[in-house]
Amino acid sequence: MTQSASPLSLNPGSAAPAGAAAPADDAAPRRSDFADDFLWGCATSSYQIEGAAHEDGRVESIWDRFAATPGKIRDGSSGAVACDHYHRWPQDLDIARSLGLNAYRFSIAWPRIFDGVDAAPNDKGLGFYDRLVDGMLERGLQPWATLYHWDLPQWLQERGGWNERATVDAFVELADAVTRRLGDRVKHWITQNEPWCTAMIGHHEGWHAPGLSDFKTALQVCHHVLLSHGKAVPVIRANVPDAKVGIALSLHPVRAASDSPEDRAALLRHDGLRFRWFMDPLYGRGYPAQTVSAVGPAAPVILEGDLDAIAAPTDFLGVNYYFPETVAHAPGHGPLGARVLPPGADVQTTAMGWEVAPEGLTELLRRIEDEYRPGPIYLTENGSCYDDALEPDGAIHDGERRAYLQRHLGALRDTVRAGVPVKGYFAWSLLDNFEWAEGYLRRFGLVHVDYATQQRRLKDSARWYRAFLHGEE
Ligand code: IFM
Repeated sequence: MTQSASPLSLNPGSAAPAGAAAPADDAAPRRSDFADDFLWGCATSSYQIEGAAHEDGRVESIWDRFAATPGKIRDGSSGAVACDHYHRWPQDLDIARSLGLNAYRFSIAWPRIFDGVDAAPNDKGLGFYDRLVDGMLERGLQPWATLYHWDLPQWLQERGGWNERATVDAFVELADAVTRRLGDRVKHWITQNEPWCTAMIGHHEGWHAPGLSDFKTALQVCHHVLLSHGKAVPVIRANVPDAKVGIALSLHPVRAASDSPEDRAALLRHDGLRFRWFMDPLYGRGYPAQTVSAVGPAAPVILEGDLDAIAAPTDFLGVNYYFPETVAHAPGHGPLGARVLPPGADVQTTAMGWEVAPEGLTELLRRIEDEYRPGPIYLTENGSCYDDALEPDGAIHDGERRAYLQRHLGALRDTVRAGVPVKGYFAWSLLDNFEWAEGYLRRFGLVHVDYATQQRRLKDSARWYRAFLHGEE
């Protein structure tokens, strides 16, 4: 089966389109194509780069436990050392500054902050983020803090993890402690990163921590993660009156595998769970009714007031975009009889097997704007994985990553010209890092990390981004 040429209209009754479809511009993107106050950053996450797993009172996370379980991580590794960013952060922030970034997205490791029920926040853990944030500000990098990027403390998992409502309260406590401490300097807060992955990959597909395989649990987890976002928003605002608060979702443009009624119906079922299950409740529409009935007894327990809490007004939407999905009717496959097809042989892919589709970025962002009008949008992650070769002279000629970056920035420029209010871009990732179940086998960084020596080297993609940001491209 091949991809259908045009995307389906998924929500025909939605608001008017955001501007006329601007033709794609073949010219290379330039920084001057974007507003002067556009944010240019890189994104990272705590477990993927920090290391220092046992320092300064950090306790075990679900990823430490998962990685220690034989067979869970492809190369048998863990984030125990990772990029040793906990000790090397000044150098890493120097690199970020040298690239010409004006923003930096990082996440807080919850196991550094709370080591048990009713515990006081760990001053040493908070102290690390104090120094990190000060380091960003000294270098002209606007800090963007994510409160949860998947490293739940293991002690919370042992009490039921995200399947338990008490974890929502624990997250709100985390949000409270962290924003009290950092809120005088950090004004941009992302509550949750990619709730789909936390819920579905961690609790249904099972190849991420905590490694469960139960659809009903996954939907309850998903509800609690969204609820934790909604309940944290007012707490963050109370502690940081000038805060800008949002959530980062991993979203894909979706296409039917063919124009057959079966594939088109499968697309709608898939979209109900993969896209509208998140966007609809966050923007005040509740969970999509058709999907609720399709999941039947697996639907989550929702208490009175939950949907209002989830729909707390936010200041921006974070979108993590990597690739489009092509969906086929597949009876018996997954909970909804729909299957995401691997890209065809004629399609360009990254080393992850993900389709390279810059036009998909435009399609996705236009859909979000047309159907939800979420206010300012930030690309909070976008990037690519390739098998980089380190040359004897220390060069890394990652032309494919460079082209990926350049083409996606071209698509972003076209999207902004079409009237979609995108205000910033964070490349994933600053550094090569621990790519979850893939361990260190996958490199997404603009900066190469030699894990034996911890030496950092700029790849050609980083040099291109630097030239672009300095107006030399
Ligand atoms: O490395 C991850 C990141 O943690 C979340 N978004 C996708 C990236 C690439 O897989």
